[in-house]
Amino acid sequence: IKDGWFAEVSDTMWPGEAMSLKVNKVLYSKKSKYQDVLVFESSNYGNVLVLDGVIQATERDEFAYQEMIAHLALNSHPNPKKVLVIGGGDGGVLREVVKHECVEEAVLCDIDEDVIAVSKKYLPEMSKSYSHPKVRVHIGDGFKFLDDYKNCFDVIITDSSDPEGPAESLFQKPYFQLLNNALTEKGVITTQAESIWLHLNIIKDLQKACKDVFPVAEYGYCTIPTYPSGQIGFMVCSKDAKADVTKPLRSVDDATERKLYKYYSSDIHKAAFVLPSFARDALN
Ligand code: AAT
Repeated sequence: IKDGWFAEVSDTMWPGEAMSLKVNKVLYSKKSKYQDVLVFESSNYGNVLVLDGVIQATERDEFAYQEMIAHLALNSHPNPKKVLVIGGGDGGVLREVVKHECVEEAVLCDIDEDVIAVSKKYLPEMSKSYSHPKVRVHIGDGFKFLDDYKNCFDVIITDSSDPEGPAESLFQKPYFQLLNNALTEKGVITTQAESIWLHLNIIKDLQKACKDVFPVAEYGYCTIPTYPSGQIGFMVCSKDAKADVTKPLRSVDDATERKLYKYYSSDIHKAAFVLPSFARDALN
């Protein structure tokens, strides 16, 4: 933070650019066991969570990412009952998961208990579902956690930080093998899959790792002003070779849809997988 502005600088992930937000005041700033944790109140985007200098969520636009990473997977599964979230310590994805009445249990595994604690304190709208009766929390590395579960979860959502730092292993093939084993027969996953403007090579490698393991692996995306380049995607994979994750398998009536979601809709679900030509050609 310099002269009252936070700048998101990364010379490796997005060289030569830096999204900036004006800071009203710093609410929390401390190194956890795994990363630098910063929360500040911004002038126009509400409270902002930053890990190792990278914006994870702002109160103003988080719903775009959290709804899409959750519902693209959940609505591509015929009847999700047990759901696992890896990462997602702010709780926003959990909030979306428990909107589905068919879900009986939602488990979250984040590596960093400090992220959960500051989210409960400073990001109440994101963290409100930690008290939901269907939710269970485990603190630990997602990779290690998955090793203990076979044929257990219907949907697994990996809401992870970028591949530099504690989330590095969550972008590689052995991780997708573990996910595959932890899923039930028609299981579906989504995972944070970066930006077509900045990371086409990461996305290509990720899709290859996913396709080595899953018969279906599609990249969909949303727009979001406070992630690098204003766009972020998700790899959505299914164990069911006949599944078409680019179209929702389940949906609700229009009025309910409007009440439940601010970004997601059945139409957006389908549109999310239609890529700009340069990205479509690079990925297929
Ligand atoms: N919904 C917020 C967006 C995130 S959260 C990323 C979370 O992943 C953090 O809470 C972090 O503590 C957790 N995490 C990182 N590594 C691991 C791991 N190995 N196991 C479990 N949890 C982990 C993502 C923002 C994307 C930013 C795009 N530039």
